[in-house]
Amino acid sequence: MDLLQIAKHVADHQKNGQEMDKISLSHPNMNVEHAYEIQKLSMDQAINNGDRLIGWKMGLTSKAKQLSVGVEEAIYGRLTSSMELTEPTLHIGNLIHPRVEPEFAFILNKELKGDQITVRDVWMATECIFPAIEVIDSRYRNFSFTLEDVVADNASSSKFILGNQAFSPYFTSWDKVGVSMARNGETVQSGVGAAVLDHPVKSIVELVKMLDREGFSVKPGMVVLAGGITEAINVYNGDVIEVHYDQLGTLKLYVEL
Ligand code: OOG
Ligand code: MG
Repeated sequence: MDLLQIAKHVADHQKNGQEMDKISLSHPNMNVEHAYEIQKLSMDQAINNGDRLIGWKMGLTSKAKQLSVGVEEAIYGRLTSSMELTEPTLHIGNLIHPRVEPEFAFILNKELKGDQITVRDVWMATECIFPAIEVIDSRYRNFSFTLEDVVADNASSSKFILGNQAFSPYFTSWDKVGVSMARNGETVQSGVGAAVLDHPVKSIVELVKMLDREGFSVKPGMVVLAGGITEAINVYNGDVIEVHYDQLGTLKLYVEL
């Protein structure tokens, strides 16, 4: 199995917003370690072409999300500068079948590494937390994949946007924050922070442990998306998405071609 060749194929489809067949179909022997190596090599392609690694994301951190995609493990992906929206408009012309989901983003001010990491370490290294919206866009046909496929495709990462207001980590109990998401004025999903591994802070602990196995860490200044608080919803041209976070305000996203 030529991991670099597969990685180049994945990177091309990510860059051009083109669907592809599942890698597991042509490479049934691909395991999770191979998949994370493909993820790294494909994201290195983007980084060598001028993109910048600015953080990490956790995915499939809730039972509901695991059930909806048929993958029973949490996964991580890489966030780069080109994924961050600075204005609340999502252009979908170059995307395949985008979905959006509410998340919390942790911003770290110290390095977090090692398999001994605790919740306490994460709080001591958290500068602030933002309400966020993640846009996922699996490169696989019908958003259908195995664990290995989705890992190789950078955990379906596409775009993300943070709110304008940062909050102190001690502002609220993040597991108790209620979130509701509306499309064109109609509420379509709602959930609570505890959907993310009982408490979103635990997602950061899990990420650091998973990264440690590959020799990576979370660096100061990095963004970490902790995982979808509700299931993701499809978005279409013209949609207005509003996500309300109790006590934290509302994020809007305008979907355009
Ligand atoms: C995988 C990415 C999931 C999350 O927050 O659970 C994710 C997928 O569902 O395509 O970003
Ligand atoms: Mg997500």
